[in-house]
Amino acid sequence: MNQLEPLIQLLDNDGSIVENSQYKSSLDDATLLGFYRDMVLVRQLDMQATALQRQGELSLWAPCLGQEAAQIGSGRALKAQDFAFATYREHGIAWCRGVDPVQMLRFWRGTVHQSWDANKHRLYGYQIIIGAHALHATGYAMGAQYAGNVATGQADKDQAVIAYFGDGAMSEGDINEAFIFAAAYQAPVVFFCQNNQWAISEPTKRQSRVPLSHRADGFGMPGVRVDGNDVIACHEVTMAALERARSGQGPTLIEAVTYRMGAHTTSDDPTKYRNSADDELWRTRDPIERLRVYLTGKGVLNETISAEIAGEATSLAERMREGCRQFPTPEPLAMFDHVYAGPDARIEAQRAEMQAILAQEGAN
Ligand SMILES: Cc1ncc(C[n+]2csc(CCOP(=O)(O)OP(=O)(O)O)c2C)c(N)n1
Repeated sequence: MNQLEPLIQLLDNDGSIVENSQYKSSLDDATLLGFYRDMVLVRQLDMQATALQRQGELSLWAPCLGQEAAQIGSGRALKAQDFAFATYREHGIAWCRGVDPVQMLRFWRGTVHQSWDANKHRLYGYQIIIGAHALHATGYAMGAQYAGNVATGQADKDQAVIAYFGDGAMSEGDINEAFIFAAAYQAPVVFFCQNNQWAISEPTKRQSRVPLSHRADGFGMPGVRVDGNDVIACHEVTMAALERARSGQGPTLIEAVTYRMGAHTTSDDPTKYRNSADDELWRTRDPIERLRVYLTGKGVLNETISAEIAGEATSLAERMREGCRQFPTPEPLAMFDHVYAGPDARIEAQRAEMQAILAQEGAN
């Protein structure tokens, strides 16, 4: 299967606008410049976090390098009342939901169970369990439906839910069960799959004989295949799917075809399982570069604005380095808090055991 077979594209690799009969860009220059800034800053936060892990300040980091267009394009399509569920790689979505990058680091430094207040940001915390949150998203969407927050026709009331996951997740039972429930109940949920070509060392082409978006048909929902490195197309396709959900027309599966330019996580070495020719090819499809070329050609982006954004990126990196080192080290017994909603005998036994070890160490 050719991973690049037809997909929706509105801005090509060279930074030129592509005509499409179904989707048109609704974005003005100022908004597009905002998306460019978002992508540059998200790349900076991602590279800074990777560097902090290398310096021993974080336990782990899962880079989103190369996936900025898929995340910013779709993330900026969400309305305040929508709710998002995402994985460990969606730092761009956290950015769009107003999470401070310094706060994002807390989870990866191991000082808290989750980095931010899910209700405040309307984004559930980083999900590590592949696919589990597609069920949570579907359940949440069904709740919104039962609460009467769908298809009321009120622009600031109708709600949609979005679930982000990878191509590997598409092979999980949870995802497929979520699709069945969402389609059966016409739940207002958008499933946004970033097909970054790899599930750690497993290539997408080994997991699916058809483009992932084609699977939607069998569940009874539309499937859309979009160029995941084209921020404009990702935005338009997601806007349409979210609006469909909010107006009571049910779920959509979006497959955003992109590439994980970095490692799976900072514990991974992709040179062991993929060849550099692919890396080189996808470098020519860089999502930020094509928007830079387009906006520069239009005179919207110039040296002064580029320098301002670069300055913002430098301050962000500094703030992340300082903020990261200032998180208070948690008290060791705190790891047993919040494991379950209420007390659990096994957890309490482990807490007591740890307490005894700490007391022993103190005595020594
Ligand atoms: C239920 C479950 N099974 C296995 C894992 C181990 N695991 C972590 S990431 C990963 C691959 C996920 O690939 P994909 O869904 O394509 O997302 P990506 O990491 O590429 O963004 C696996 C198998 C897990 N976290 N959860």
